[in-house]
Parts: sequence; structure tokens; C-alpha cells
Amino acid sequence: MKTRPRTERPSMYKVLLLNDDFTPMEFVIQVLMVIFHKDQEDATRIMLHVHQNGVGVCGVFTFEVAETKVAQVMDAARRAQHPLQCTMEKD
Ligand code: TYC
Repeated sequence: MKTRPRTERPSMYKVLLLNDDFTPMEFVIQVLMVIFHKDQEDATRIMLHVHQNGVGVCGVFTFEVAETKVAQVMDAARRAQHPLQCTMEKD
């Protein structure tokens, strides 16, 4: 019996930043530039979106990459003692 070759696409996950009242805008911009490789303009746009809407998408990744990004953001926030929260959800 012949089987049709199929390329499985992995499930993708959105990484979300959540707004809070304390994390400095500049810290969020740095996180977006260093961890998500956004340029200054894009990072500022995403940060302001989160600030105004409560939540925003930083990027869409495979499960393991998304998990790593969330861990990197949470680690940077903890080290800097900011309450910034980052989560992921299936796209
Ligand atoms: N709301 C924060 C402030 O006014 C800025 C901020 C933006 C915090 C995005 C978190 O994910 C965030 N300093």
C-alpha cells in the first residue's frame, strides 16, 4: 500500500505580555528588543498596545521556543524585581 507523504506542521503558540502598573515602559521595550528581536519602533508599538489594551502578542513560536521565551521574560522580570507577566496560549 502506498502512503502519501505528509509534512506535519507543529502547533504554534502565541507568547503574550500582560500589562501592570509598575513595570517601566523602557524595561518592556528592552525585553521586546533583546528576547524577541524587535527593533525600537516595533518594540515601542507592542509595549504601548499592551499598556493600552492589557495584553499583546510578542510573537508566535513552536511550543519549546515559546516556553523558552516565557521563561526568559519571567527571569528578566524577577531579576529586575518588576511584576511583568508573560504567558503563552495555543494559536
Ligand atoms: N503600564 C506600565 C506603565 O505604565 C508599562 C507596561 C507596559 C507594563 C507593558 C507592562 O507588559 C507591560 N509603566
